[in-house]
Amino acid sequence: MRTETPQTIYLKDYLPSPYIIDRIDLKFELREVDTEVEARMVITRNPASAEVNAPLVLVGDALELVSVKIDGETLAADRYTVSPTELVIRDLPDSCFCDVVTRIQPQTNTTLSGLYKSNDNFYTQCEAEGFRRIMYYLDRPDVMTRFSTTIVADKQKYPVLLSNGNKVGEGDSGKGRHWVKWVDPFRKPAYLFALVAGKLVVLEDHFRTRSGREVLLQIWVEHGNLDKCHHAMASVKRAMKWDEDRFGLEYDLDIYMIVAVSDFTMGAMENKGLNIFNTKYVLARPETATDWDFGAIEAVIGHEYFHNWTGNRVTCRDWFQLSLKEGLTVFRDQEFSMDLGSRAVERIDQVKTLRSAQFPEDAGPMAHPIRPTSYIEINNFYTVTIYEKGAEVIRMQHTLLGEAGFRKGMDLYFRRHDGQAVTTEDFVAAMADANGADLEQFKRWYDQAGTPVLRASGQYDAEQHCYRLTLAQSCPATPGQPEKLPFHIPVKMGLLGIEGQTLPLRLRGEAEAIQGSRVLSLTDAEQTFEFVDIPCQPVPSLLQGFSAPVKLEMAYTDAELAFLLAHDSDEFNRWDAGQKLAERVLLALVADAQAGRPLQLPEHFTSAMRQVLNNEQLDPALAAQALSLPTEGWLAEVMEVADPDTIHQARQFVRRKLAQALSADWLRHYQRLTQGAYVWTGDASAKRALRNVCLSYLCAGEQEQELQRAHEQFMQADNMTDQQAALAVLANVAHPLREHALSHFADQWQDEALVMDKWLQMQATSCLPGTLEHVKQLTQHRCFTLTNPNKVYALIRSFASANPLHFHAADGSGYHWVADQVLALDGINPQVASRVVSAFNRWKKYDTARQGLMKAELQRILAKEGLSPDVFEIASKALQA
Ligand code: B3K
Ligand code: ZN
Repeated sequence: MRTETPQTIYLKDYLPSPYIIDRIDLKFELREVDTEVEARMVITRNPASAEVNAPLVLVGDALELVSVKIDGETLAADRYTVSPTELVIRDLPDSCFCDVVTRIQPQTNTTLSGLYKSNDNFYTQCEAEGFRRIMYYLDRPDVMTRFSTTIVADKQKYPVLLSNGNKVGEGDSGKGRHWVKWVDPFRKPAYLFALVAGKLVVLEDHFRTRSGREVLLQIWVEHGNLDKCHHAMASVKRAMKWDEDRFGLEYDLDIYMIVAVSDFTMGAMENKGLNIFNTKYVLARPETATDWDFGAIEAVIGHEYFHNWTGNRVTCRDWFQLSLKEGLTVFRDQEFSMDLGSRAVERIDQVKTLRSAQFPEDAGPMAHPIRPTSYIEINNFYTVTIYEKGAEVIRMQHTLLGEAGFRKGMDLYFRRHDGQAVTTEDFVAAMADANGADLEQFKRWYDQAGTPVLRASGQYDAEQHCYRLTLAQSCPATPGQPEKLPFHIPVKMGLLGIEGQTLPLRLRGEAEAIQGSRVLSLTDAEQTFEFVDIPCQPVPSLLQGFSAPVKLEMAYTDAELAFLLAHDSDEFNRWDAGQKLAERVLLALVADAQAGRPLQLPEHFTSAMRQVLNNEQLDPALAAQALSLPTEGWLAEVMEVADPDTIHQARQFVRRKLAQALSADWLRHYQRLTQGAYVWTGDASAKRALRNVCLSYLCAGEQEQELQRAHEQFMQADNMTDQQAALAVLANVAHPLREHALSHFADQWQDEALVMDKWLQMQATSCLPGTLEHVKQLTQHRCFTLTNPNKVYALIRSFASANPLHFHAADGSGYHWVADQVLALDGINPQVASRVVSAFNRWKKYDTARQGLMKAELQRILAKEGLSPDVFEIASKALQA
C-alpha cells in the first residue's frame, strides 16, 4: 500500500499568487547525459494578493538545484529550503532578479512530460504541469510571463533548435556547439512553453493574413516524412482562413511552427507559435492514412491553431477552468470540420463519441462537471467531459443565442479578456452581456455532472387541432452530487405531417407560425408546449441536431421510428431514429438469447435498412452511418446488466441476417461505388465509406467467395482506407486469408510506425477466440514497445476499451492481463497508465462475478508500492463509487 495518500486540490481554495514573474530568460545547455537549465526571472509581489509576507514558493518535480541567487547574490542557506518538488525563498524584496540553475535528465524521462528525448531529438510537453520538471517556477496558468529562450547544443546532433516566438539570433558557441535565441513577445503561462532540438527537415509555406501580415508556416518532421506533410500544411492554411472568416481572428506572430514527434501522450499541444504534434495527427499520404485520419488531422490542426486565441491569448485562471479553453476550442474545431465537410455526418460522429465515451464517464465513478471542484491529478481531467461535453455546452449557447449573437459574445469575450487568465464565469458573462441574455440557470451545466434524461410525451387533440408536447427532465445522482436542479435545455424540434412534411409551428398565444424547426427552452422540471393549427396527428422530431447532451426518452412506435428514418428533414435525427430502431431490435434479441428463445430478425428492420441502402438520393456517408449498427460498447451501456457475450452474439446474428437478406443489394452497391484514383474529398470518401460498409456486410456470412473479394480489395487497394477496411473484415474471420493478409500487411508497412499501429489495433479488437493470447504475443513483436503511447493505445487500450468480448472474458483473463500492463506502465508513463486503467471504471455495469474480478484487479493495482497519483486517483475512485 502507498504510504501517503495523494493530496486533493480544491477550486474553493483558489487564491491569486503572492508573486508574479514579469519575465523569464531561459538558457538550456543540452547535453548527452544531463541538461542544465538557467533561468533569470524578474519577480515582483502581486498587488492582487492579500498575502503580504508570504515566502516565494517555486514548485518543481524531480529537479536538482544547482544554484540560486537573488539580485546576483548567492543565497545564504537560511534564506531558502529546497527539495526535488519545491524551492522556498524567504524575505524577498518587493521586486528582484532571481537566478536559478537546475540539472535534469531528459534522456531517462519516460513520462513524456517536461523535457524528454524521442528518437534522439529533444522535445517538451509542459501542459498541465510539465514546466516544473524543467525549472522551479510559479507553474500555474494565471502567472503570465514574457519568455526568452536560448538553446545551446551540439551542432551535428541538433542542427535545428526551436522555441516559442520569433528567432532573434544564432551563432557558434565553440567546441562543435551552437546557439539560437528565441523571444516570445506575448505573455504566457509556463504550460505553453516549448523547446525542440534535433535533426529535422521542414516543409515551408506562407499565409497572408487578411490585414496583410505575411506568416511563415513550417512543419518539422524526421527525415523520410516530408512527403506526408502536405495535407497538414493545407489544413493549417484552411484553419487560418476559416478563423478569420468565421470569428475575425488573425494569427499574431511572424512564424507558425508545427513539429511532429512519435512519442507523445496526447494528440497535440498548442504551445505559442510552436505546436508539437503526435505524428498521428500530421503525417498522411493516401497509401498510409485513411479518410478518417485525413479528417482527424484537419480537425486537430484546426484545434491547436484555434487555441492561439481560445487558450493562449485568453487562458485559464486555474486548471478547474480547463473547459474554458478546451470545450470552446473543440466547439471551434467541430464547426471548422462541419463548415468544410458535411454538417450532418460530422454531427453524427460527434454524438457517437459523446454517447460512447462521455455518457459512460458521466454515469461512472469519474463523473465530474465540466468545471470540476476538485482533483488529485489534473492530467486525469483531460476528459471527454471537459472536452466534448464542454463543447456541447458551448454549442447550446450558440443554439440559444444564434450565430450572430454567439459572435457578439465572442467579440466581447476577446475585448474584455485578451491577455488575461480567466474563468468559465467570465466566458458566460460575455455571452450574456453581449446579448442582454439571462444565462444564470444555464450556468448549472458548468456545475452539475451527469447526463440529464429528457422524457417527452405528446398528445394530439383532434377536436382542437392542437398538439401538446410535454417535456420533463431529471438528472441522476453522481459522486458528491445526490440532488440536481433543473437545467436550461434547448430543445430544437419540428413536427412531421402524415407525408413527412414539416408542419408550421405556432405555440398557443403566438401571432405567427414558424416554418420548419424551432428551439424550445426547457427550464422547469416539466413543461408543456401547446402547438395550434395542427391538422392531424404529427410525429415529433425532437432534439434535432442533438441540441443538448441528454438522453431523450420518447415512446415512439417502431413504425414512427421507421417513418422518421425515412422522412425527417433533420438528417441527424434520421440517423438517430435508425439507431434507436436497431438498438431496440438488438436488445430484444439479447433478451431472447438470454432466455434461450430462438432468434429472429424482424422484417420491419430489414426493410428499413433496405430502404436506406437503396435510396440513392441519400448522401452515401449518411447511408454508411445509418447502416452501421450500434456498437457492443453502446449496447452494454443501455442494458441494466451488461452481458458482453450475448451482446456479441446478437449483433453478429443481425449482421449475418442482413447480409443474407440484402445480399444482392450489398453487392450491387459495392460494385456501383467503385472509384478511380484516390482523392480526399467529401464525395469520394463518402462513397468509400458506404462501399466498405457493403463489403463488411457481404463478408458477414463468411462465405469463401466474399472473403476472396475482401482479400482482393486488400491486395489491390491504392489507399489505406480501402486496404484497412478489407483487413478489418479479414482480421475477424478464422480463415487462411486472414493470416496471409496480416503478414502481407506487416511486411508491406514494417517501416511505417503509424500503419503498424493500425495492424496492432485490428488484431487487438478481433472477436476471434484466442485474441488475448495473440495480443500477448504481439507485445513481443519488434514494432511494439511500452514506452510509446501510440503503441500502447493501439494494442493494450484498444483491447481494454474496444474489445468488450475479450476484455470481459468470464474467466477474468482479460482483466488480469490489462491490470498487469497498467502496473508496468505506471512506472514508465503514469498518464498513459491512467488512461488504460479507466477501462475498469464501469465495473458496476456487469454481473457480480465480473464485478468481483474487476474489483480484485483494481485492488491489486492500488496495492502497488509507489503507485502514481494518476492511477491512484482513477482506481481508488472506481472502487469508492
Ligand atoms: N492542450 C493539450 C493537452 C495537453 C495534455 C496534458 N496532459 C491538447 C489540446 O487540447 O489541444
Ligand atoms: Zn485543446
